[in-house]
Amino acid sequence: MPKYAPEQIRNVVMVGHSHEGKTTLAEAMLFVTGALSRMGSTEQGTAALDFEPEEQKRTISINLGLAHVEHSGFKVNILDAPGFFDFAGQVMSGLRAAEGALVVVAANPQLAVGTEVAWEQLNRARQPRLVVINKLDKEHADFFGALDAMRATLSPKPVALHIPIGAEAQFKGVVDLNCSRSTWRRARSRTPRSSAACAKASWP
Ligand SMILES: Nc1nc2c(ncn2[C@@H]2O[C@H](COP(=O)(O)OP(=O)(O)OP(=O)(O)O)[C@@H](O)[C@H]2O)c(=O)[nH]1
Ligand SMILES: [Mg+2]
Repeated sequence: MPKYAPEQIRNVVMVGHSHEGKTTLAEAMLFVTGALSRMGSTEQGTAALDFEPEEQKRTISINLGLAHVEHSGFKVNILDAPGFFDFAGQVMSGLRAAEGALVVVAANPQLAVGTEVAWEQLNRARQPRLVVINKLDKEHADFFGALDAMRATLSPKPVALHIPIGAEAQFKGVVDLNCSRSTWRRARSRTPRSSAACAKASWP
C-alpha cells in the first residue's frame, strides 16, 4: 500500500438505524475498489466487517468495524457503526474518531428512529454528513419518499446530490446533479460505467 500524507486520509463513520445496509455498503465499497475479490453478505455471515462469531450468528453489527478503501489518491478509513441502540457506545467512539459521516437509510417514506438519533448525534458533534438512500433495488423502494421524510423532520434538511435511474428491479444507476453525469451498473462487472467526465470534480 502506498504511503498517504495526512491530507490524503479521510476518516468516515457509517451510522444509522439498524439493518439499513451500512455493513453491506462498506462491503460493496471494498469490493468495487478491489480490496475484496468477492462481495460477502451479512445475511450469510460472510461480510468482512461483521466477522465476530456473534455478529455472524445474529446477522447484525455489534462492534465498530474498521476497514479502508483507496480511491482517487485518497485513503478512506471506514468505521462501520452498529445500528442497534444496545451498542450506542460503539457509535460514540466512531463519531469521536471520524471527521465526517455517512448516514445510511433505506429507501422508504417512514423515517426510522435510528436515523433521527444519528442526525442529532451528528448535530451535537458538529459533524458534516452525507446520506446514502439505500435498498433502491427493493420492492416498494421510494427514493423521493425517503428524502421528503428526512426533509420534513430533520434539521438541517438534506438536499439531493444524486437521483436514481429507475427503481426496484429497474434500478440501474444514479445521476449526479452537480454535473449531470450518470453512472450505471454493468452486468457481470465490478466497476460501474459513467457518462462523459464530470465538468466539475465532485469528489472529494
Ligand atoms: N435488496 C437490498 N438489500 C440490502 C441492501 N443493502 C443491504 N441489504 C440487506 O439488508 C440487510 C441488512 O444489511 P446490513 O448491511 O447488515 O445492515 P446494517 O445497517 O449494517 O445493520 P446493523 O449492523 O444491524 O445496524 C441484509 O439482509 C442485507 O443483505 C440493498 O441495497 N438492497
Ligand atoms: Mg452492520
